[in-house]
Amino acid sequence: MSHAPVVAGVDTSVFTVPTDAPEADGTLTWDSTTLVLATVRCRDVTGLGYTYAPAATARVIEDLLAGVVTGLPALDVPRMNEAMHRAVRNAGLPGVGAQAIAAVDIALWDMKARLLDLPLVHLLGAARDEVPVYGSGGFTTYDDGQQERQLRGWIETDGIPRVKIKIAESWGSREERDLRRVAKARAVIGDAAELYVDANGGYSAKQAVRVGRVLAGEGVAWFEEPVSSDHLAALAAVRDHVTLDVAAGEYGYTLPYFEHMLAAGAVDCLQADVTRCGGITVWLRAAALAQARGLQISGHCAPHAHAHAAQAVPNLRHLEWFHDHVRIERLLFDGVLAPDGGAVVPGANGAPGLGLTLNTERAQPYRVG
Ligand code: SMN
Ligand code: MG
Repeated sequence: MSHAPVVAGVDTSVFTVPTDAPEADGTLTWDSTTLVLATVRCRDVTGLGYTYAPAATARVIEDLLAGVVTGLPALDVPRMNEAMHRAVRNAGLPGVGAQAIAAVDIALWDMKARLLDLPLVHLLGAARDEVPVYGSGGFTTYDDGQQERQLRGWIETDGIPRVKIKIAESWGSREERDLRRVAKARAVIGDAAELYVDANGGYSAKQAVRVGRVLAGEGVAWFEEPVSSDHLAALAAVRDHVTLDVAAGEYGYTLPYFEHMLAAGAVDCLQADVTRCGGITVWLRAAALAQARGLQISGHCAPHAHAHAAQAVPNLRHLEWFHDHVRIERLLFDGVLAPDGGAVVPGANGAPGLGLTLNTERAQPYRVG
């Protein structure tokens, strides 16, 4: 074992990128997005991982995680993931703790694949040829023209036959506008494309059932967080009363969270976010939990952090091609994927690891830490 390569160190940097227009969903408004980057070193190889999280996440990595993984065998990613989970016990795992672990875990997988000179998908082993994506944005702050331009970009320019818009504007108080925007979206994308909505927990249970029945008439296939995912019984009740698929899980920071959500019968499709749930290591286990119940998993946001892992699970539904994160990942990284025809094929160019490199020149103006 003594000749096994060990992790030499962990570094962080933080980038804040303003949105290209005012953005809101049903329950939150924002005007910038912060990406926390973790880099891990071993010999002459560097791996990178990231999470969309407050800048304080970098401090958690530096104070609680860097010392824990430094010196451990660089190929033993699950061992290091476990050590990081133990290290945040008193600080708290859900939230920033799990996001800090996620950034480092993703960087460790990237580094391992680079040490072995393999695209990460080949290290994990592919379960499919490609990763279907869906275009996601449709913010409640958009006017009809902005929504139409964005939808046409995905459908006509990129050839992505699935799109998601936000509803439940202002905590569900603009129901008529929600339904009008859904009808407009359907008119723009045509009957053949799949239409999804995300209420971000903005409706009450009865309201979600009423809205869900109208949405079914527009051929909406996916009703994300119709009610808060904190209330699993309400989510399950809505699921029982609508024909659309109910999806949730984006706030899953621990493996037991996903188990509880599935055990409650709360979702038709599990969502999990590799940058929140403790990294690729935990995301693959969440996929297995869903598979054990005959359900699919969908990757939430951060498309380039998910793509290789997503191709490695048999029960993948799709990966979210989220407007903000696509924009930020294209800005900060070289080696980004193209969703031509509605799917990405990570590793197709043979680049090792995640296939990403930070473009320091383009990233520098956005660096805040
Ligand atoms: C979402 C993701 C990221 C930021 C805000 C909202 C959303 C989604 O819930 O699923 O796209
Ligand atoms: Mg969502």
